[in-house]
Amino acid sequence: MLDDAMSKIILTCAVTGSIHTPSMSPYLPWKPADIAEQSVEAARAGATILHLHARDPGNGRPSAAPEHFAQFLPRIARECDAVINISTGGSAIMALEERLRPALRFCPEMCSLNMGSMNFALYPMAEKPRDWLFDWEEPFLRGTDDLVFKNTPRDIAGILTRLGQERGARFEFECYDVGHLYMLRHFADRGLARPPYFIQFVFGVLGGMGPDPETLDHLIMLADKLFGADYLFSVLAAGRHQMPMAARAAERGGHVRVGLEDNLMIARGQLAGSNAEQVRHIREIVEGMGRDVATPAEARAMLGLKGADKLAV
Ligand code: KMH
Ligand code: ZN
Repeated sequence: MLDDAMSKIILTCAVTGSIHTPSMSPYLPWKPADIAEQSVEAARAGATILHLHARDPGNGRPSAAPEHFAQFLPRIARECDAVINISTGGSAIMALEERLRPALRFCPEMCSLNMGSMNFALYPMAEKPRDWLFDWEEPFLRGTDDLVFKNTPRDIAGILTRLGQERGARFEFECYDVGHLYMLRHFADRGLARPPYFIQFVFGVLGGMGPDPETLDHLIMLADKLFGADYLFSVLAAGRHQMPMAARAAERGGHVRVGLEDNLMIARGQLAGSNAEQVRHIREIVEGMGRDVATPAEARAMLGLKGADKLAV
């Protein structure tokens, strides 16, 4: 791990994602104005990086259309200084080329990069009885019992080349499994991925690692072996393990990710009223441990980012 690991903590907020659907929470932002407003509010509350997906403004369905990003990105870039990270994962139901369109168009400082193909099973969420607001929601969730989230070595190499080498993006390497760390090492050896590697350990997606603290300890040991001082790690855990696993990451010298993309709640049985509420909560926890949240400028230096002015909005 990087030597100054116990200093500033990079706080990512993933604002809307493509897992949850509008019927699950009235606070999940899916209209462009709400995505913009909650993003800016999260940045003001301390989020260093905003991890962004788009939604169809008519019905909240996950979208990778650049026109949909264009409805909120300029406002976010104008009203806050947070690092903008555009997802290349989009939604697991989308083809790769569709997933890449917004990052290719807007050239953000950071992009997510999913380090392997996997199951991405959301169908248990369809079991809870609810009044569906839109007719796409239930079939979308149920259909994930026969869905592969495709991220082959060719896909990964293409993203590293087109967004990294050609457009200067740096990556949030999303690792859902131990094997994904070895895949990252492979691309480092090929010279396509460059240090410092910002590794996002992803827990709690059905198809990837479960939210076990011992697994995190094991991953840190492994990452130390594979990457030495050339990496930083962050943790996201889907669902109710979000805050405890993030706290564990902070304790171990890592960085944290929160946001309604990964978890809709703020406490047991209580929906989070906004992304900012989760940001404030984790901020209090990590500051209580003596870690200060990094400013966007500090994160830019730590991660070697190209600068906010390079965003093409
Ligand atoms: N919601 C995370 C579990 C991406 O955007 O590339 C996965 C994610 C993928 O953030
Ligand atoms: Zn995402």
